[in-house]
Amino acid sequence: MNKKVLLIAPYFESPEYPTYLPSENLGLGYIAAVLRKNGIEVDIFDANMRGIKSEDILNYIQLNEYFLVGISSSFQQLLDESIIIAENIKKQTSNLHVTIGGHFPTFEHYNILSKYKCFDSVSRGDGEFSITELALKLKNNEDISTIDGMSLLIDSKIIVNKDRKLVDLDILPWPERDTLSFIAEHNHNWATQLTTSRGCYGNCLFCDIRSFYNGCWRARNYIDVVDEIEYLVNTYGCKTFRFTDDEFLGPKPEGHERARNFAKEIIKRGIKANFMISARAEDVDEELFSLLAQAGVNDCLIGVESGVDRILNLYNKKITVEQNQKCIDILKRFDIALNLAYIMIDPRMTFEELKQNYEFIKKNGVITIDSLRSHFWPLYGTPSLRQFEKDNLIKKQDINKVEYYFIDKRVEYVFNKVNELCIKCFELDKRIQQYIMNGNSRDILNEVYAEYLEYWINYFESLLYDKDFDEKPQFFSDKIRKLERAI
Ligand code: B12
Ligand code: SF4
Repeated sequence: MNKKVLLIAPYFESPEYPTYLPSENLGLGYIAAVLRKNGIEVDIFDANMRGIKSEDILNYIQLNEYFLVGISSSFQQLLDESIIIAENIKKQTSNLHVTIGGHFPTFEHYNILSKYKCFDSVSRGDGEFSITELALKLKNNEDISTIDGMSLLIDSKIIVNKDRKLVDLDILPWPERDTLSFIAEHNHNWATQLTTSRGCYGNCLFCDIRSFYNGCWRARNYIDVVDEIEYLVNTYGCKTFRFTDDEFLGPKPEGHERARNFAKEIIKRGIKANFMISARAEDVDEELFSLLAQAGVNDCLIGVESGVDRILNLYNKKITVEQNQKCIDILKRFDIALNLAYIMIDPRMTFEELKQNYEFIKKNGVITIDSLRSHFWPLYGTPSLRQFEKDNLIKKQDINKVEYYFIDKRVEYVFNKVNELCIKCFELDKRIQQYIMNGNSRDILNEVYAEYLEYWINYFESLLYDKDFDEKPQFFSDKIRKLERAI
């Protein structure tokens, strides 16, 4: 039998970040496209989208059909899941090469290979050409020890090869869309993922994008982007696109010119779709956003991050609260929803700053449940981890998890109370996610969400302003029942 490559996106759930809908893993889509272009057969198994837990994956897979398995571990919480999958594979067969890639493994490649023998290699950075070279060499029984962009465990020795050159996005084929058919079959109304650029020219200290892409912003030609959109609209009936770009606009002037040309091309071809983009707050200006809104941009992710100037400086955001405010006002003017990235709780803030932080989003009417429960994550691959070490704030550090001390005990108290509520909410969060995924009516959901948000706001304000809070023990089960009745 002509053996194939298997690409796996692991299942993930957590009370900390429960409300995300699983979506296509475009990284695996791109990798599959390059492998197939090189004559290698590939299957994508998206366990996250299918809701299959890591322990159970092998019940759905015939391992003898494959010679190479690639696991995508985009964020650090996925390492544990990836280990379960890789260990189970190795228990069944030892002559199958298991590789892992994504943001977190790129930074922790050496530790992963030293500690977890279930992985034969780690792909660092852009993975398309590294895994293709690996697959071709494995197929032809050639030496795999010198592949750029890969770290490998060979005969108990770790080999770290040099970085691979960043891929020119215009030579990449469009990503394979195997999982879009799954979405269409199940009648899900999720946004379609699309990559128009990779990287960012910013240098926020909590973000790993700079180190992942060596500080480089690369963009695709706007004509090719619009061609791909047109194809997806015509083939799959896609109506809403979420750009996976770290920063869609890119640096001035060339990045903004590309964004303008993109919008004009969409308008010229009469494409009726909506776009969810991302931008830095200081790049949001009236002229550009008026054009983008006409083209169908109706949602923009902005890393507002904080309503406190001292904290923004600590993050090296290179923006002020005033600029954040101006950006929010412009988006409102063009009816573009703000997709808020916000860090409510930081262990270095004072209690007064925490109040100020909350009051900024309250004043702007942009509070979300996720913004209330968000807290600082010192991610691997980011300078913030070194900042924390320098300030002696690290309480406990494991390969994929960091716990920290708080400077102001009142902030720590709020943090702990927020985590308590997250755990209580977890069942309801999962039901909400399931409810959306099954394509149910939004009216009931909006009603439930409004009451749920109000509960969170009252809870949060009771912690900040020492107000009374009515716990309503039946609250969560009532909401779950309301959703169940509506299905
Ligand atoms: C879309 C997205 C999501 C989507 C879906 C994720 C997915 N896997 O598709 C959603 C909204 C669900 C999501 C959620 C989260 N995300 Co997210 N997400 C992204 C985002 C914006 C785009 C991912 C993407 O499609 N990129 C484009 C593709 C082409 O690139 P790629 O995925 O990196 O894949 C390439 C390489 O990494 C590599 N590769 C990847 N997998 C594999 C596997 C193999 C075998 C090989 C060889 C190579 C390889 O090759 C690929 C092609 O070059 C990234 C930022 C980014 N620019 O990547 C953040 C990012 C991955 N997310 C991040 C985080 C932290 C999260 C959250 C945990 C919390 C949060 N703050 O958002 C939650 C998880 C919650 C949950 N319950 O699931 C971080 C991870 C940082 C880290 N080091 O841990 C990132 C990097 C953003 C950031 N800078 O902070 N996310
Ligand atoms: S602007 Fe966004 S993507 Fe760019 S470095 Fe800052 S947080 Fe990362």
